[in-house]
Amino acid sequence: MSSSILNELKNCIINGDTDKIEEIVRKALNQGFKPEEIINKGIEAMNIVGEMFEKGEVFIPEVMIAAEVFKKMFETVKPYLKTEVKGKGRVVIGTVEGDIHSIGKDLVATMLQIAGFEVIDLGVDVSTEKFIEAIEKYKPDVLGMSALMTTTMINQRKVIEELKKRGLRNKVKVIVGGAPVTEEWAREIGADAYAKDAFEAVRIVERLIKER
Ligand code: B1M
Repeated sequence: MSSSILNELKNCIINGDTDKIEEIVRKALNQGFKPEEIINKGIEAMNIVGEMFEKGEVFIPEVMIAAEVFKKMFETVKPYLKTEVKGKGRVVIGTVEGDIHSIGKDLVATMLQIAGFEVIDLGVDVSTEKFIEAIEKYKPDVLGMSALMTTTMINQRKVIEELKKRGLRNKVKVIVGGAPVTEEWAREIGADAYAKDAFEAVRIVERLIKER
């Protein structure tokens, strides 16, 4: 199977070509590529955009357009992901305070929904207080926190500390993720788990719920 269409998809995101993305996604699906392969190619494209941004080859407006094209790609491919039986458990998720990166968190939230979890998405730039209020209100099985910057991942620790202070820590499992987050960081801050991507996040949340 030729992967030239996937390369076209990657370039479409990197170049911020909003008009072409839907057609390219449909072509890729027609050629037999799985939705997961298409999403992974999109993630690869966003990582390249990140590297280009770091090198000063692109700037914030270009990154924002690439992010929009990625979102359009994901919306187009979403209906083709296989939905599983609902009622597996409840997850509260959000990107931590000071951080407005939404793409990875949205991916994780959607993949969890598709896998049959009820997901309460608090959005981005979520304060510690807002996370705590949501835990008290929704009593989820799992709390998921995303952080995309080295300067904001510290807020994952803040939320866990606050959960402990309020006697809520043993009532909810905590999973953390995001580009600068590692397994080691998760252990250090007392999270129950770390996932490197949305697909792994689903498998780990399933395991965490079984462990409860
Ligand atoms: Co920003 N940004 N950004 N940005 N941005 C990064 C993160 C950066 C690494 C770029 C760089 O310099 N190379 C850098 C952070 C450096 C650091 O760590 N300190 C950075 C910066 C500096 C900034 C600003 C400060 C720039 C500025 O204004 N000068 C600013 C920050 C604003 C703020 O948050 N307060 C900013 C803004 C933006 C945009 C708005 C332009 C845009 C975001 C648009 C949006 O999200 N709606 C943006 C983007 C797009 C990026 C990069 C290029 C791509 C991020 C992305 O969407 N990746 C990013 C570079 C990079 O990460 N390589 C960068 C694709 C996405 C699918 O991957 O989110 O990693 P990711 O999610 C993955 C996994 O991490 C995992 O699953 C997903 C894959 O399946 N995962 C989880 C994520 N959350 C998880 C949670 C889990 C489990 C797994 O459990 C709960």
